[in-house]
Amino acid sequence: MQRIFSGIQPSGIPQLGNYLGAIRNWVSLQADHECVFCLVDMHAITTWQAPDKLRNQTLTQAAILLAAGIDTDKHILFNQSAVSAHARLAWIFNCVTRLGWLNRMTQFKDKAGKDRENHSAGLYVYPSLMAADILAYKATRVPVGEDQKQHLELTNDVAQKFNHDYGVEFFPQVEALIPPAAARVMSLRDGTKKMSKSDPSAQSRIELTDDADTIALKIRRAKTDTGVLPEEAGGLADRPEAKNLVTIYAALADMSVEDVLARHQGEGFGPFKQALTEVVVNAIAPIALETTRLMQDETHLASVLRSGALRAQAIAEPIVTEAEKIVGFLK
Ligand code: AQP
Repeated sequence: MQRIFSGIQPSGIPQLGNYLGAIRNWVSLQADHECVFCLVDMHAITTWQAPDKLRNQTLTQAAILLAAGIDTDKHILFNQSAVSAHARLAWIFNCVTRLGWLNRMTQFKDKAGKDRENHSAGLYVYPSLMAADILAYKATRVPVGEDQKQHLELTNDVAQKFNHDYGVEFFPQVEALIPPAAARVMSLRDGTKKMSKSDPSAQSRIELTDDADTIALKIRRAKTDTGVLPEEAGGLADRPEAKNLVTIYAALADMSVEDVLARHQGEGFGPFKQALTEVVVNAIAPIALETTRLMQDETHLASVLRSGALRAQAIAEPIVTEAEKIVGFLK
């Protein structure tokens, strides 16, 4: 059985893009993989997080993942900082990764923008830590949204260079599992920008804890054009906001974009947004409801994460200790 590793930053409440790009796949991959799921709090602090909020969001995310269907009887869920192997391997990988590789990372460029000098060194070396997260478990498959594809290519470069430099066949190559539909959900306010849990505008995203009224309001206010829905997918080209809403509908209703258009062609956005609201509420409302129930018992959530960390550590510790021996650390 192949081992999966995947993570999510507790930098806010997970949004619909996190769900369609990652979480929904995590749930289905549990059937035939050994899964290690991680709340990557060390990644989260690469941008400023208020400490109390970070603690709270870590527990909330644990609740959301359980509510979405992560099965911690069979699989592992924990927070990254609780397993020191991540930080130790990340340092080794910082010494393997080349500056030129990091300079090419588009996520750093997007997040740092023009104000590059004022961002943390952690944000810059984020991809080395991500490589360490995955390779500390020798995971071979990583379900992610499209935005993480470049980081996974770098993970493979790091594994290859480590093996080459030290003359070993130690770290495996990893495969990105990117969903065929809705791998990049866009902001509701700007169809050219990815939906993000830390976007300053809460109106730009659907959060997995939003209630039906909030979802309806956000979809009603979503930016659109003045046209109607076309007959064919080609008619969505150069209409990023329309394309995004149709893509979300298709992914959540398990339909193709063509089938959605066949059903709604000629409609204006008023009626289509109502239909979309129903589809989104049907998918999200049960998760939100169960999250509220689970959040009543934070002690239980903390203990789920603690026991996950022990199980994660049991896998990662021997692998990272061996990597440390390979580089020549005296043990
Ligand atoms: N808009 C998206 N569409 C599809 N997939 C997405 N993912 C994120 N946004 C979208 C996928 O969700 C997983 C967890 O993401 P993350 O929390 O590790 O970091 P991120 O990609 O930076 O997500 P956010 O929501 O944009 O977080 P912030 O705002 O904190 O930076 C990943 O598999 C990602 O591909």
